[in-house]
Amino acid sequence: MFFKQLFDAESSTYTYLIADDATHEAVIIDPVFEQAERDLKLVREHGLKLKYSLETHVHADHITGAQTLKDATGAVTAVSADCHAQGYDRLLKDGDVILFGHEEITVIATPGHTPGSVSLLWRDRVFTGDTLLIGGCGRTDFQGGSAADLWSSITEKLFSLDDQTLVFPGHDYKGRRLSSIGEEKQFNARVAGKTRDEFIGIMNNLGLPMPKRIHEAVPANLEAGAMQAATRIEANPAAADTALQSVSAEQLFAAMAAGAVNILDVRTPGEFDTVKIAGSLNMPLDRLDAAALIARFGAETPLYCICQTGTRSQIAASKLRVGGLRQVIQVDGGTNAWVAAGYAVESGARKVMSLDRQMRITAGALVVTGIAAGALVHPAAYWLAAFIGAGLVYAGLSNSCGMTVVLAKMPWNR
Ligand SMILES: N[C@@H](CCC(=O)N[C@@H](CS)C(=O)NCC(=O)O)C(=O)O
Ligand SMILES: [Fe+2]
Repeated sequence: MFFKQLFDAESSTYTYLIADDATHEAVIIDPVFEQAERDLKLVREHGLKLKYSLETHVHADHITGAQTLKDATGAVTAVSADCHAQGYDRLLKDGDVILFGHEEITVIATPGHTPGSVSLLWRDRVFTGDTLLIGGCGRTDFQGGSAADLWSSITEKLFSLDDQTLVFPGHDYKGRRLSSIGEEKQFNARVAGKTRDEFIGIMNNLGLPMPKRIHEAVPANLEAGAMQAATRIEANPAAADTALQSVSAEQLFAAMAAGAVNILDVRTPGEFDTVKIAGSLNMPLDRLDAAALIARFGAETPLYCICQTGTRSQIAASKLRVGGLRQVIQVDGGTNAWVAAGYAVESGARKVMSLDRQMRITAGALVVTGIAAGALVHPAAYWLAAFIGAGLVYAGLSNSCGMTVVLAKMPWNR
């Protein structure tokens, strides 16, 4: 499970980065503009594809990094429709489900701190924004807040979640990181043992000073932090694409139409000779040499990394980034997607079956052999079939395949 709780000390804001282990598709919750480089570095280092940047509400105390992250990664930005904000790609409603890889987040409308506040439920944890804080809750004295609504959101919606559900808040001002629904029911100073009227009385008499940045933050967040994102790119144009992780075949085609691009094909020489994109360079995954690529193209030049389906190129891209290439972009779906989109390829005289098909045939043949030998020769041979089956499961889960590595070294693939 990929889960990171990140902290911005200036505003005491928690940002959460979560990802699906199998596909590396990721979601960020409540990013802070000033922390965008930190967040993008994590996305890059872990080879994540940032699919969504979600807001729990329009914040009053910091500016969101949503647009900045979108510019760098193509993430879809989202906020509740009830925030009446402009400039986000998706407007969330109660019950909406956000899909990333095999994971899902459910949107729970929890108005009160602001009318558009939502909590986001993922697996055994809920990201409560400023609706439910550890031992407290968000204030309700600005941005259309309502203590009565907040009471219902906390006691009827959040407290109906399982007591074991972990609570990850939008802020904590005392260094606490998480709590649980059960703990908050028991100990939350504003809610536990209180009546609705007592709660409303407390909330209407907090007497807190306004957040320092409210007049700057609210208008900026109503536009997803777009002005700040544009200013950042004006100041440093290279910031626009240093973090771009992956493109579709269509986007690669558009980039090629716009000017020369460097394409690195990490399939085996056999696969490469069979079919390739004109002008691409072949360097198989097991013979990657980042230093040679830097010497040839430079560390800052964008390099598009492609394989047959997008798995090997993803591994290659993260190895090359670690090796010092700053702008490695992998092509989703690989040459399969390129061919399916109808773009031109060069085919050589040599015809080698794709590594993926070779792997399926080899695995299938070994399973059949194991079962046949188990029935006819010795039952111990059944273990061969079991071993191959387990290996395939592991290969699927870990997105790496030992058999493919061995096959790639076979003479016909060279
Ligand atoms: N000192 C902080 C105040 C932040 C603040 O008021 N935070 C809001 C959330 S946006 C809140 O509800 N705080 C709850 C509390 O302080 O109890 C600032 O100036 O930014
Ligand atoms: Fe807030």
